[in-house]
Amino acid sequence: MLLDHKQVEYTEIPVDGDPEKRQEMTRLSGGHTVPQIFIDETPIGGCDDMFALERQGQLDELLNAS
Ligand SMILES: N[C@@H](CCC(=O)N[C@@H](CS)C(=O)NCC(=O)O)C(=O)O
Repeated sequence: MLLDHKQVEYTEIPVDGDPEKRQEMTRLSGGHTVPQIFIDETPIGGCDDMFALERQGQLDELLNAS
């Protein structure tokens, strides 16, 4: 909802029921929970982490740099 509100385009890659994709997600992000969010190819963590960046005023900067 936050990304929709910001009118940011994003792609959701489902990993449920797909062990290979899930393993790749963990390898690339270091995280085990879903979602794992990437801005371009940089992992920023999960939903809580993204909202923390928003509260700290850093999310727009990261999105605008992408
Ligand atoms: N702090 C994480 C929590 C994410 C979380 O708990 N995700 C659940 C699903 S909603 C999860 O990954 N459960 C384990 C699993 O699906 O294998 C975040 O904000 O993204």
